[in-house]
Amino acid sequence: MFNEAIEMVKKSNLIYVSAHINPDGDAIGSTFAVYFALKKLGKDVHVVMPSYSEVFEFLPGVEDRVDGIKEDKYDLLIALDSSDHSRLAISDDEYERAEKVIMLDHHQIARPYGDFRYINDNKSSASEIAYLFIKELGVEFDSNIATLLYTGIMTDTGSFNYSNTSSDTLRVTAELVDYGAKTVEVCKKLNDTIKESKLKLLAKSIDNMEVFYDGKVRYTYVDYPTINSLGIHDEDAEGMTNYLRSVEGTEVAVYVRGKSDGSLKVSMRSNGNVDISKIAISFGGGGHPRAAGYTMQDEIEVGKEKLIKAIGEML
Ligand SMILES: [Mn+2]
Repeated sequence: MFNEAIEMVKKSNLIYVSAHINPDGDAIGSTFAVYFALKKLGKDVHVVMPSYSEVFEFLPGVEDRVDGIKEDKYDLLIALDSSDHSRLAISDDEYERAEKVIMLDHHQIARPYGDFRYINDNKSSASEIAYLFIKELGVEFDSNIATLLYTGIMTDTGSFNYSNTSSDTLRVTAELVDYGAKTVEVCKKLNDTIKESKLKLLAKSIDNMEVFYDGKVRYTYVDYPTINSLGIHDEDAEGMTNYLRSVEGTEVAVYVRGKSDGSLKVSMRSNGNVDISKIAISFGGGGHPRAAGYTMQDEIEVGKEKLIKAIGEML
């Protein structure tokens, strides 16, 4: 399946691995798993990734990330979980410095890039694809690699609850458990722990919630000064949509938050009847049918009105 990509890896020495901006559990898990696998093959490998939520700090290897690439030329870039090369956490200039590019992704709507592409939206996550890739590389799995891949699969499947959880996903997961994935620790850190500041953010977002179309759409907005006053960093301000979405009768949940750079980040979740990736794409973003987002270009009231109208047309 990955023959050509494996050849590229064999011919390369200096390799960068990266994923999409605002890295989530899958981006971090898949990237660092590949990082460990390539190191086992004796490659000179670096992970280029912006800072991420501190909840992921317990994961093995993540302290090795760098903000940007150092060399003028490098042999190979392996890009994971990024449907579009402009969403990658490296600049166009940095991208151009790669001799070859391998793209591994699971988004339904992807703009293929690179010399080797494997895009399969039947896979739960980039981590599930990375598992297959590492297998084909012939690298022996260890507890670090298993824990990272497990994290990516668990987070992208909503702890094996979403419809992207296939029997293959569960078989891969079972193997990762055999390889020593620290499932209890991952669950404890990512599912069972919430900071008090985050709980307060949840209270704000529920307080600010607005309901449209007879409860089919739930919307909330928390501005940057509020988030900042709670002592929450940009990358830790995510995660409010699932609470809104869980309210009975909800089709689409929207959470808009102000960021430190002045932009407005829109996160959406759907219960399945509305393909919100289409809406996100129409506003310049991307994602999956049930989880998608974009950066709002208008000021909040205008942007909100446009979005609510767009969702209404799809209900
Ligand atoms: Mn993913």
